[in-house]
Amino acid sequence: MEAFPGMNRIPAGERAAFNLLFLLEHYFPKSRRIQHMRESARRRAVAHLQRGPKGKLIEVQRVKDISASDFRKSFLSKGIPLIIENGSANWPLASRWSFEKFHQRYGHETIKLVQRKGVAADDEIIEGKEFSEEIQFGAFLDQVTNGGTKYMRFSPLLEKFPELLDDFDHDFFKRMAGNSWGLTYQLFMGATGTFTPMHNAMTSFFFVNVCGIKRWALIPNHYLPILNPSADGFGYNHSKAQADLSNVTDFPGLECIDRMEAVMQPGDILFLPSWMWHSVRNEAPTIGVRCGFIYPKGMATEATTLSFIRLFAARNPSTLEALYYVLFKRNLPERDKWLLTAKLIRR
Ligand SMILES: O=C(O)CCC(=O)C(=O)O
Repeated sequence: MEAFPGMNRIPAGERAAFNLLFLLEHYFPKSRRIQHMRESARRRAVAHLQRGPKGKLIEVQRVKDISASDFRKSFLSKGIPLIIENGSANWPLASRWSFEKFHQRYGHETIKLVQRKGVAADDEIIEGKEFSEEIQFGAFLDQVTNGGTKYMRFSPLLEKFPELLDDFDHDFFKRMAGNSWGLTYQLFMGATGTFTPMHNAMTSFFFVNVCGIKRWALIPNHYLPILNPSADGFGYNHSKAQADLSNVTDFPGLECIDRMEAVMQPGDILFLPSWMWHSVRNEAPTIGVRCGFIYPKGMATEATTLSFIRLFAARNPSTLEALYYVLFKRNLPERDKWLLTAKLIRR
């Protein structure tokens, strides 16, 4: 766990017990016995952490420039987050993307907003797994600039407007990821105060912040028992734990975990490794893109149990359904065309 030298730790045996029970719960979701044992494992992990010091808040490292080989050696392969300051300042999107310019180009188009269970704010009503609505893009942009609460998260909008893909530096991604397997592009646009709760997923990604300011809270998966996510078999995990410690009574032990913070300015690029938990608050109206890429070593080593669950126990969508969509983009139900199933685009 190079991300945090000297971090407050949960003993390996206690983590292994919790992880195993979390895995079993995916196969036996109704078993009271497993739920009870998982709860006991969680309590033991909490008690252990609470005997130690309070958690530290650590700033994510920032660099102005970094070579691809240094990035891969010191950050990608070790699973350490990094901000590359102004990393996208010279990309075409820096001058071509803004709320006004999107309004002029695409204001008349109809777009779809999808809110998913666990990664939407509490006040966004979601019955079942997701809630979606269609809206005129211009009206959506107006409500963002006027401080509205509708937040576009994980949107595959670049599949609808593929010309926007010309505005990225695709060589940057190839160099940094060390492969040309392609990326999944998902757009985020929201007003000041919009928020995405704590979650994690299998893919590593670069987040390109085009406009606005974003405050990220990051928590290593080492603290899974404290975050205590529900075992609902989605392609992602989610937790209601608040990194600002505002609900520590519901998540005891949160006050003792070491966490990281990253504040992104326009033009910054954030690298986030596989399975790093994160929540995000927009501190100004933002446009940003999650550029997910495949890094098998990180997927397998950052969180072995979660990778196993994703590959063999996830049902919503299953790995085979997700792969089929990513590679062929056909026949998958509309409800599943989302996180981890955004299309892999090669450039
Ligand atoms: O920007 C946000 O609100 C959330 C971003 C995020 O969670 C992601 O890219 O995975």
